Amino acid sequence: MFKHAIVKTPGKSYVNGLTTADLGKPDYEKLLEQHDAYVKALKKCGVDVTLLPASEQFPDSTFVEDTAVLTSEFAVITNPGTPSRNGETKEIESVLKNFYHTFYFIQAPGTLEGGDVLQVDNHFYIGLSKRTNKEGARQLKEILDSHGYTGSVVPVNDYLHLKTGVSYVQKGLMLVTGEFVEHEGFESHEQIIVPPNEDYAANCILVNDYVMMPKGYKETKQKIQEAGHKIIEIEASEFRKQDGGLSCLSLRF
Ligand code: CIR
Repeated sequence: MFKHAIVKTPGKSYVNGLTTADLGKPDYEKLLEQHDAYVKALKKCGVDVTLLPASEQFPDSTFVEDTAVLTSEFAVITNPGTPSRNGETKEIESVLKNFYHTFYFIQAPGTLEGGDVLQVDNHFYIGLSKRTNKEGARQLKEILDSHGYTGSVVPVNDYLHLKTGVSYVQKGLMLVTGEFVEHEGFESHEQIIVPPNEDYAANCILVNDYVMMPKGYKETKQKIQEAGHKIIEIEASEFRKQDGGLSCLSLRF
């Protein structure tokens, strides 16, 4: 069960953040509404939410997931793989000191972003992407090994992060799309295949008794419901415009 979540209000500079999506400029008012609905949904799932204020100097900082990897015993502060996001980790580290005693740090030349790390029980899949390099993955694996977890790397070619295309929604059940369909690393898990026209919905989060998923992806929604889940749908158009999915918007622990 997750007890806590950390989220961060998007600043006005969000509209100038990094993106490859080509879906137009985000509408800031709409974005705030969608973010507020996301926070309310987390609360409905029963987690205590820490809401951080906006930081205009970091346009992408509402995507807090990328700054840390959390387990029940320790926190790993990442080293984001893009210069404009590097300074985001300082604030998160100080907030996490309220919850954790044991910290590790991904060190240069290693880079790693939390969006590339998918925990499935005691195993961590680590995406090798444009943001997470081999050295960053190696350092994380070493930290995980020292605590009795396992880790394996998964090359990510077509997506920003590993979790853009894969989610874990319950014991043994994953959502996969695109290059991750029939990927040998995920073969041992039951899979819901998310069709290409709904691939944005491959990024869902299981938060206690609910799956939070983006609104408007009928086929995927039906499959998740058929797997026995209660769903909370979130309007996510303004996050999508900046390559962000629902997992990216919080740290859950
Ligand atoms: C970025 O390019 O870093 C942001 N615009 C989007 C980050 C999304 N984060 C995630 O998938 N974990």
